[in-house]
Amino acid sequence: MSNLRNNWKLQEVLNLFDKSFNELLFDAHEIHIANHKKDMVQVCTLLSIKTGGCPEDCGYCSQSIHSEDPIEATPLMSLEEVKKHVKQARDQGSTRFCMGAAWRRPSNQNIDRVIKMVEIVHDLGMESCVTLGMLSEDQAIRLSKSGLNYYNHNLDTSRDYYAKVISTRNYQDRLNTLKYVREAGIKVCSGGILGLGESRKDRAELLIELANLDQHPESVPINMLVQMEGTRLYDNEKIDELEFIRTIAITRIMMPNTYVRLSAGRESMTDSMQALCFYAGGNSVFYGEELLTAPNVEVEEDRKLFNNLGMKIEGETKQINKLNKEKALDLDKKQNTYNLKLIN
Ligand code: SAM
Ligand code: DTB
Ligand code: SF4
Repeated sequence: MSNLRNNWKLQEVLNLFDKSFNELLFDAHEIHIANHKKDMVQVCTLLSIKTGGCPEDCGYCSQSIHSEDPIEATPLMSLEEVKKHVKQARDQGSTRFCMGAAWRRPSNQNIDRVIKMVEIVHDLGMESCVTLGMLSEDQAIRLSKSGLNYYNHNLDTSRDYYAKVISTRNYQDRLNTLKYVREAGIKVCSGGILGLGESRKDRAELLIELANLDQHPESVPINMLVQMEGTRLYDNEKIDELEFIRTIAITRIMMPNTYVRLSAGRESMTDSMQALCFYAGGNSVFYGEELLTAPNVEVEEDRKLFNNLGMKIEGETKQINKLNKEKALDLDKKQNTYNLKLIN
């Protein structure tokens, strides 16, 4: 177990960015294998339970009503539909199920429904995560009582750059929700997006905000901007691949125990780029053909890549044993009914 720090200074993080690529990756890898099982990847399935119609103006998001060609808004998904998706994710080997809603903040009735969805996820033996926008203190406590494992709420970028990307809320709003979530005892999932037009200093400052929280987030998603048509940031210059990998390495160095997730944008990454991200300390991905509205890597393609890299999906053996046991019990039951019929 390494010493966790929450007093990172800008210059030292910029110095990490300035290290030679090989030295930085080597250092990050050493920290990674000292704190995590090597060659393991956590897979997490995403489901949009309420798509589009969001009043926030996040410049990267296709679900904002401020985007040029807004996607059609859907009502909150039914519990039956959610159950179908959770079962499918579990059968594909996923161990965590994350449900996202295009809300600025959920109403209390919305929270009632989401709690029922969280129960479905737990009943099917998976870990739960939700991302619903800003929460009140009371809503965070209610979600915690439902047993919710993680709440995702990204800081996205540096405090200074934030207003260039979003104007309908501010950085402090985001930090307040993170505080309520942490105090309610829910694990924190918070990260950002690279490729918003931010500078290296902004990337360093984002990581400092996350690492200098009282407690490191248990999970840090690093998204690569998916350029969605109609959004303000559609035409942005793509983030340099090596800079993306460097940022993953520095996230690992600054937050040694945290799951670092390669999140949106994997679909456009080469296998070699992903391999370097895993070497640099990335140990979690979103799994399944769809993110919220954007496409993701095909499950089969991911399986091939993990095999090729000699990586294993975390929790999969346990999950398969459990599924096999359930199937065996089911067969036993069927056999018993058949035997009874024969006897009668
Ligand atoms: N509405 C809630 C919120 O904003 O917190 C939850 C859903 S929102 C889509 C979750 C996160 O997805 C955002 O905070 C952002 O970091 C990420 N995201 C959204 N659109 C993206 C895009 N086009 N490319 C990369 N990441 C994106
Ligand atoms: C996160 O950091 N990335 C996910 C999840 N948390 C909710 C969302 C990515 C969204 C990508 C664009 C889309 O699908 O619309
Ligand atoms: Fe709404 Fe979340 Fe999209 Fe922002 S990122 S527009 S809050 S759904």
